Amino acid sequence: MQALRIAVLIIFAVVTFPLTQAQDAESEITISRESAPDPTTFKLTQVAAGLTRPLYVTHAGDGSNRIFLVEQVGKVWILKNGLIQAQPFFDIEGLISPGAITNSFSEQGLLGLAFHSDYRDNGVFFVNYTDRRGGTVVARFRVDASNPDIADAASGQILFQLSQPYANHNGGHIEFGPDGYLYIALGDGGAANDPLGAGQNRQLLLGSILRIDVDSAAPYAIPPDNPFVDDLNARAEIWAYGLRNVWRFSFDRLTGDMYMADVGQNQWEEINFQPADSIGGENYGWNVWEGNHVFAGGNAPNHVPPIFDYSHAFGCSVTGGVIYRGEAIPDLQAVYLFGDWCSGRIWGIWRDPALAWQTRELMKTELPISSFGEDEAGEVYVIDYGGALYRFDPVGN
Ligand SMILES: [Ca+2]
Repeated sequence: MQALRIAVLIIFAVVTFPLTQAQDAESEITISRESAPDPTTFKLTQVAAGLTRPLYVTHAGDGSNRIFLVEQVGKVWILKNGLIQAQPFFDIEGLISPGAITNSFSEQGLLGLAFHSDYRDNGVFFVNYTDRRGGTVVARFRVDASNPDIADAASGQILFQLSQPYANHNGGHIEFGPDGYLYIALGDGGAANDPLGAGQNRQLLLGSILRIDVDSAAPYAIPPDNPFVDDLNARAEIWAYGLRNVWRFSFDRLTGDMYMADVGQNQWEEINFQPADSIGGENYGWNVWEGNHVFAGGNAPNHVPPIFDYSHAFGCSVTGGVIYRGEAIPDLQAVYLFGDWCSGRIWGIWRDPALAWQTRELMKTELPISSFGEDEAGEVYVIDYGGALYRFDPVGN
């Protein structure tokens, strides 16, 4: 399997090489670069402010070019033509964990938002939040029938519910893959050291990324090709496991490759990579491993090590981002951008022409970086948990 993947990648590399910096045919997908991105060619521009603990930014994929901003306190705001609308698109402050509203820092609240792949036609979107008792909920909502800028608050249907043993490590990211299935990140349940052994225990949904079909049955169906559907010792929803607390994953919009940032405990933060042709079942190592370093030790079958890890000399908690596929900054093409919550550093990861992973620190900001995200055009944003939204812009504009 690995040999096949490498062969496929080499074919792609040959097809795209040497169009690594400037591509002129839409059918060509750049997956590698000959050189590092030059940090003097781009900057961060503040495009919105005044938000309350923003955690995520995304778009509806409906051609409206609206930007949706997720606040931990239970609200989603629309940024349209440069202005945050007067009324929130969505508001579930009354449903979420009280700690998410009253505490200065919490891992609870409204954590994820994903629009259905057919949102333009069906108006359906999904949220991930912790409820008033601290449990994880994934719910389906619908846009208001007469106003595209307001969600129908009465349309909520709970899809998925899971009690959480501790207040931290709730994961929270949800996103549709290129296969149309909904992927859900669940942390190991919390406390420290993974007391439940959730990372390596495939009978627990915690410590995993789930993959479910939201269209074929209510509340959801298991995709027939999920890796553990026939395994009596594993839950059928699990797509990948061995994860401590994935804080944002994303799919490359051109290739379908998946990038996952897994927050470490006290020493190592990591980025994991899953190629688009993965059949699932990857074990990302926790808590046998923390990054590329032995943690509890023991056996981690099918362990897939991260493509990058960094020590706490450079930060404290990784915030996963997205691979740049926009047009404004050609020099960032095919670079996966991510950062750190404590140090404000932003790094880029890319593959060189030999398809080896390369990494460089691109920026040292002063921001508590809670998330990255894309707009419809593929331009990339950074969320400042203090309340602002920044966009990567070319220098000179
Ligand atoms: Ca790992």
